[in-house]
Amino acid sequence: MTERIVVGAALLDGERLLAARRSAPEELAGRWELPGGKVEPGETPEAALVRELREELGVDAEVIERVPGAWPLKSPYVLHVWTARLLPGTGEPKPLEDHDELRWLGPGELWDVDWLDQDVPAVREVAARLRS
Ligand code: 9L3
Ligand code: MG
Repeated sequence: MTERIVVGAALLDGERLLAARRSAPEELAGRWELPGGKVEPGETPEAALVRELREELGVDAEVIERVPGAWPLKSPYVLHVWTARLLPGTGEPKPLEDHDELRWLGPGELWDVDWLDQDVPAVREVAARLRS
């Protein structure tokens, strides 16, 4: 089966990274993730990322760059991650959909939340880039 891309946003504010706690589905609830979701047919991954951040967090963001790597989710999905930043004046992200809490994690706090297993290697890659 062809891979389907799920986009995840490493939303950055300076050195801080946004983590979002899932409220659904039940098997993922309480675990933290990089916000995002499935790319729709005919949509570019970058457009999907911007759409998902608007829907899930109520903010306008711009994509910065792809974080190298691809992390398998439940077949046929695979997680691709981009760094992103909030556009000026868009306000603070709010957990509007699928999340019940958001946290900006500073450089020493990246591992303070219980990330979804599949997001751990992605966050590790983001962390390496934040340090360099
Ligand atoms: N998923 C895993 N890590 C992420 C994201 C955004 C998504 N950072 C998984 C959870 C779901 C599937 O991908 O099983 C689709 O995501 P969504 O559309 O429910 O957000
Ligand atoms: Mg989502």
